[in-house]
Amino acid sequence: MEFLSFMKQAANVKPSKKQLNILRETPFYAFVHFSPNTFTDLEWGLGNEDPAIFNPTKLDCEQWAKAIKDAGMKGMVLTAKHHDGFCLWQSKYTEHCMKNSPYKNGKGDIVAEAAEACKKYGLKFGFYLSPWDRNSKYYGTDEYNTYYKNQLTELLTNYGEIFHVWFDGACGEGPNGKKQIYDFDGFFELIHTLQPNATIFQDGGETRWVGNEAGIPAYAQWAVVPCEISPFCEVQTDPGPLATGDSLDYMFNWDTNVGEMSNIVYSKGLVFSPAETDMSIRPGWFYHKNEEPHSLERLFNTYLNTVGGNTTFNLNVPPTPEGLFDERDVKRLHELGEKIRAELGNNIAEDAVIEEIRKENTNLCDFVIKLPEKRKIKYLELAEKIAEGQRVESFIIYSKNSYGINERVCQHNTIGSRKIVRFDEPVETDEITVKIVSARDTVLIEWIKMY
Ligand code: FUL
Repeated sequence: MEFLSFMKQAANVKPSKKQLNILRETPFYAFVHFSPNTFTDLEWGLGNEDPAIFNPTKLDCEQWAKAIKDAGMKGMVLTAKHHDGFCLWQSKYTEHCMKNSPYKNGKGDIVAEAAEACKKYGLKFGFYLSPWDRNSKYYGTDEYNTYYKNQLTELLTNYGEIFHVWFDGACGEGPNGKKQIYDFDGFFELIHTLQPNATIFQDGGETRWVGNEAGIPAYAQWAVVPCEISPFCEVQTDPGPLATGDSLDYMFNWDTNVGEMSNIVYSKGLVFSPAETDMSIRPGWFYHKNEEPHSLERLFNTYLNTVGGNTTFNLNVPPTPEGLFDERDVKRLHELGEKIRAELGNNIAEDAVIEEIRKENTNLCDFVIKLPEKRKIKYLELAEKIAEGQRVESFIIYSKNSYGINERVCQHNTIGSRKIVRFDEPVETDEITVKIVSARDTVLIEWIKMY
């Protein structure tokens, strides 16, 4: 395969409709980790917890939904079952569930309460169903895959529209000391059939792990990656010009060069698989009363780097044993929403004239953004027409100074679905130039905004 035609193919790898939807409509959503761990102060339950300990006396999913909405998030992903195997709904297939919790005398269904609260507050709803199950007697046998699919079916059919299904990578031993070989193909097929609009999160799935839990995307963040990284996605190109069979099978999402040109040329073929950044508002995924939420600055920076860095952002907020979000977290979420609205709520380039200067025989171009008068700019937001693919490798931003000379402000890699660049110092100017200095095909920009 020729290098240049491969580069063009890479530039034209496209998202599915649901991938496009999550990137564009729902880039910021909440994880909610709630299980017997909340009552035992653990992060990984053992699987032998007494269901009677799960007793949230003040449970209020509407309080969660309000706080999530207040932060500007658009959805909620609830841990319907974590590694301890306890189900937050009335599962027909196990006793290790709400049937044996004192909550509502064993009649409670927290998945239903959370889904209804989301509906009421205009949030999308999704769930996490841990494949690793430290309670199920079936774990480690073929029957477990059936058990798991039965539970998936309950969750996919009884709670309305599901926007996102989250698969955990952890695969430990079950109660009988055995490990499980998961039937992921079967799990995914069920989701595709029962909830065709739901995106699937999985290490190698249609949304993939960003590679860490600290909220840090790669410095060049690609949604177009080797199929070796995301084997569950449709291959949309020929093999790269330097492909040698299984050459990239050693790669993983935490490698920093995933998706770069120097990497993809060795691939068997490319797929569209945007990253999701998952991080907790506190150090733990579950509630521990001595932990504090991260600072507003850390959370806002993470928002800029993730939603503004071509990934989705799944921010976890753990309920307390009473079943409420801690007031400290509610306050922090409110502050975060206010900060996002204050900093990024008012596009000051709405009335700008944008001139596109295309250069012959190259993919490169300049975007000159002319404002009617000098304005103070702190952030520049760029979005590629991601429905057509991801193309920009690198760009430089210039600001025109009072002598009419373009001064270089900064250089960045990749744009993708959304790139938010924060200037070290706000610039005051009536003209900004974005110079695309490296691109895989004709650059298509969907919007340019300034704040
Ligand atoms: C990990 C799990 O082991 C953690 O408990 C948590 O659920 C996190 C989101 O994924 O793999």
